[in-house]
Amino acid sequence: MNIDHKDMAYRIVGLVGLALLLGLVLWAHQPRGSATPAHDHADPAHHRHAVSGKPLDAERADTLTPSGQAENGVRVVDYDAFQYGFDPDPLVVRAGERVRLQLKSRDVSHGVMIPEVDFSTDIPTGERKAAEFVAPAEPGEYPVFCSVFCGSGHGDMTGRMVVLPAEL
Ligand SMILES: [Cu+2]
Repeated sequence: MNIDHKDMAYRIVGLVGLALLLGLVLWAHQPRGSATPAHDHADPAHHRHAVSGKPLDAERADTLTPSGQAENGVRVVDYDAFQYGFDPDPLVVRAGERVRLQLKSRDVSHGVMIPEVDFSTDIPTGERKAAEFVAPAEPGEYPVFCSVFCGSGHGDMTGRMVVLPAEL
């Protein structure tokens, strides 16, 4: 190989190296899941489950009783979150009643989101935290999601809320 060819070879190697470096820099600067809303767990659309309710199976509804206790017209329920689920599951309430969840996490920070009733709050560890919503008027089964990233099973951390017909 004479000098010219060697020189040419170095230039080509140099250019290829530069291109690789540029590619690496661009790749490294690409936005990724954890840092961007592209993977927004608080967005119901992110989850596979439908947001609106499913009709209630009458036979199954007969086997369920409302969760917690009714106190002065408010249904008060101790509601726990953990990696990766909620307890009680399902949360059972009656149509149209006021529900007070007394929230607690058994491990790390979680959130609870019930899109049907526009309810969303964080669940700290430690003391129970109360938060209220009004149950849907329509009996059925509604999804409950975790709204705070809490580990590898977060995306599948779902629970159910069963709404029984109002008491006559
Ligand atoms: Cu979670």
